[in-house]
Amino acid sequence: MAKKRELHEYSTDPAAQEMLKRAEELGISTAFTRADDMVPCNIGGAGMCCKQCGMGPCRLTKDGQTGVCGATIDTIQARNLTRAIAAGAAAHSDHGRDMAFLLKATANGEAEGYMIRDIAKLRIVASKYDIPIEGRSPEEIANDLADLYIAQFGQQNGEIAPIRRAPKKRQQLWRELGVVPRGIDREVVECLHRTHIGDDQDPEHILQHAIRTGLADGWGGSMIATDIADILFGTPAPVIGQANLGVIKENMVNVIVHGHEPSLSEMIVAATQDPEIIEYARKAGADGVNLSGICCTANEILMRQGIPAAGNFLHQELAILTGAVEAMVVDVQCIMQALVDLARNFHTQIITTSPKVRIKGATHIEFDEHKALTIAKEILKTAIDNFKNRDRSKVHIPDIKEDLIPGFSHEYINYMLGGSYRASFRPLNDAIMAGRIRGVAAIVGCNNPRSSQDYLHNKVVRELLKQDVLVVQTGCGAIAAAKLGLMLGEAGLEQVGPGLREICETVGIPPVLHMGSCVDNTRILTVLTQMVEEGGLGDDIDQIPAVGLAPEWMSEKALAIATYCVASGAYVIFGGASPISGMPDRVSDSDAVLRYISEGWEKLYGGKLEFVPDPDEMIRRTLEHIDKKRAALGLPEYDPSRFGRSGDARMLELEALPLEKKRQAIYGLAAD
Ligand code: SF4
Ligand code: MSK
Repeated sequence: MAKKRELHEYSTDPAAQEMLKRAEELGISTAFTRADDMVPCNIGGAGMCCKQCGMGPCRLTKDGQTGVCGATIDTIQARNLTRAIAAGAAAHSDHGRDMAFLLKATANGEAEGYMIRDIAKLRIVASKYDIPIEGRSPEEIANDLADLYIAQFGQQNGEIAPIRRAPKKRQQLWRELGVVPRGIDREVVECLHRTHIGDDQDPEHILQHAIRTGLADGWGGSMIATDIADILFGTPAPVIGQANLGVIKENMVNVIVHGHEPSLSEMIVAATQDPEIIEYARKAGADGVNLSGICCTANEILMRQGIPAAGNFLHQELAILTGAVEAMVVDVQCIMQALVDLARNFHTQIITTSPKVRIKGATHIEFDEHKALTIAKEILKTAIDNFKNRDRSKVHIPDIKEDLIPGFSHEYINYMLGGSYRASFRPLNDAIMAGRIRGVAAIVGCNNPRSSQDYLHNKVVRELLKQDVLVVQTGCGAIAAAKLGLMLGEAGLEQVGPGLREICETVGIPPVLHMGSCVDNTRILTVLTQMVEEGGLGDDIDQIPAVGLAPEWMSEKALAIATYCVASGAYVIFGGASPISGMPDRVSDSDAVLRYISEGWEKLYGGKLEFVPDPDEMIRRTLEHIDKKRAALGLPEYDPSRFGRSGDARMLELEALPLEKKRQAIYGLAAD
């Protein structure tokens, strides 16, 4: 058994520390303590175990050793990684498929409570696929778009349609390398086929298909999910929100939605405002229903409706430990089975809702888009009925929360930089070209109880901000920064480099932009594409001074995201452990696949994937890459001393001057 860690080694978040102390007092285990008890297998963890058939499992721990079938360590690692990427791509894409069916049902008037909220986005997206829009109703357009999107999953040949939204040069590269996805499901199925015993046994060839599958996710399933969520629920724009466990309210019925799909959670948001539900809650002795979110469902309703986020992935158990949660309503992905056992210590009901997800011991109320509002009300009434079972003596809610401004969709970033009449990425490109912004970092992904919660995320964010790197975030990483107060206009600016600070003050944005949930990483692909199209930063994504980081990754979806980002030209750095690290001290050739996804993929795609456990090294490599890309574009070397004399700093400086000096400074007039 590994050593039990101290509270600060579990989490850097004071609210989490408070709840972990509470869990210890109550003798309740959490993912944090279970991670102490569960020492990871060093052979499986290094990607050196194969259990693809009944002749194994085969563990390759000696030089030159092969599996019973003769599979080498490279083949086994490539297969393991590719299977994980396929699972991640399947999860995102199946989410996208459900959204496409929801769009279809809404267009046909068969989805109770749903409507097309963002007609402008519907028209823009439809036009990208040459779907006629003029003189047609939103429902007619949505019907055609839904059909087109549904067809992407089962398409057998040709190219999936959203690929044409990538920069032209990138599309050409993918065609030359034979990695354009033919159909989303086809690529996932082929991953499983190729990695079955006795199939594809050339590691590079296996990994080529991993790229194709990743692209089917990023420029396919995930992009479809984001588009439709915006069309149905509205494209995000800044709203004020709050994050951390302090959003749970003692005097109210607390319902937490957790998972990923916004389809049900949006209906629950609507149902909480229904007078019938408010009255029902009052009759139960509560002041109302207080809704909050965990994980990416939190991000979805936070960035559209300002509904507070109770926390990120590792907060799911901690929220129940407050003893004040009547129901945790879950759909798909990142839901710990441990929730059910944990909830037995309190009155909390775990309610599963997806036809795909059941957990033994949980209450199942199945979601059906045809009567979603009715189901949402039924769920809320179940929670309200449970309010009377709350044991007040067990309630412990940390008084810790932060404000934030989420909602920076790529549409809003475009608008905020240029205004209504000249919406454009030009100012962002210009700021990078001038060196005010050194580069861009997308810091995304999960929490992992193997490292101190939020530590790696926030350390990397803070250091890069000091270096004038604009940070965009999604997923649980976004909630980590929000809990720290970095997503508020003024709050984080004293920690930001001089050039970036000028931009934030001038445009009026926080230094860290919340761009959504994990499927919304496609928004980042769109931003990068638009930066390319704007001009001045090369003609493909791999030339932009940008890096993607997932400092605390844990899910297979994160690996799928990394793969499509690499295939799109990005340098991607993962913290924590590599699932294919090999054991070079014991097996000398066990890092060939690791080298291939870095150097090999970089030669082909201009992007690479590396696993870097040390945060200082992550930061060093990020800045080195950004500066290398700046130099290749012929941009001036990054020099912070040139900036910091405009924006608020300059205003304050001027403010302090006597009147005549002020006139002189502003208008260049000689003093009278
Ligand atoms: Fe062993 Fe080969 Fe079977 Fe894998 S596929 S378990 S290496 S025999
Ligand atoms: S929820 S995939 S822990 S980001 Fe999207 Fe968070 Fe990672 Fe789940």
